[in-house]
Amino acid sequence: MDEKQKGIGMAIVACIIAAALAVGVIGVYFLTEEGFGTPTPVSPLNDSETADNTPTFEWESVPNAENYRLLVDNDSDFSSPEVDITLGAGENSYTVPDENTFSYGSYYWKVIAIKGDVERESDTWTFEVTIEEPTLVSPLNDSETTDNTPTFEWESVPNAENYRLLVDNDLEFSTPEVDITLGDGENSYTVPDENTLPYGSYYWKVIAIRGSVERESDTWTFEISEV
Ligand SMILES: [Ca+2]
Ligand SMILES: [Ca+2]
Repeated sequence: MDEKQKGIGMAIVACIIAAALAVGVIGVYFLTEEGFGTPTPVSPLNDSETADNTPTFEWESVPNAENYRLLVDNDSDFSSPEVDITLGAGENSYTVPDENTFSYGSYYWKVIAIKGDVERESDTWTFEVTIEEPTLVSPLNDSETTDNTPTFEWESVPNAENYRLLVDNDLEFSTPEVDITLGDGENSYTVPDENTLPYGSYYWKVIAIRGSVERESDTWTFEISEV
């Protein structure tokens, strides 16, 4: 390698070092100023439903954020926040504590990343806190039975206070053979002997109830036949 080649080599090395320094400086610049970005909400998902009255809010971390302010409100303008809390840099989630249980209804939420005087606000997402839909178990949909005093069973719904069971030969449930409201621990009902169901086709459904919130199951049908 002659002196000329050596010079070119050193020039290339110098260029690489200069470029690396420039990338580093630009990177630090963007992270400290321009790159201080807006937070991205993660969950609860936008336009989602949850039966969780103490939901967990989660968002993506923003590099160099010093604090996050989480706002949750049933007002879309955040004028009466149910949650207004400022968290540290390492915290990118928050679970509503049991003593601050959310009522059923629609809510809006957003996160503001804070660094000194600079604030970056996320999009506003909305979600609904509601009771879960009951899932029917038996008699199975489109099934047949010879039992005139069948047992109806469904899965328990978290936070339900009552279940209303409706059984009718009329799909509109306007002349129910069974219309009974049960407590939250009861997720089955057997028709008593004195109320034997005549042979025929029936429809049935369950309504889970909590205060003024009601959530209705699918309607299933079954037939009581002699053989
Ligand atoms: Ca509010
Ligand atoms: Ca009827």
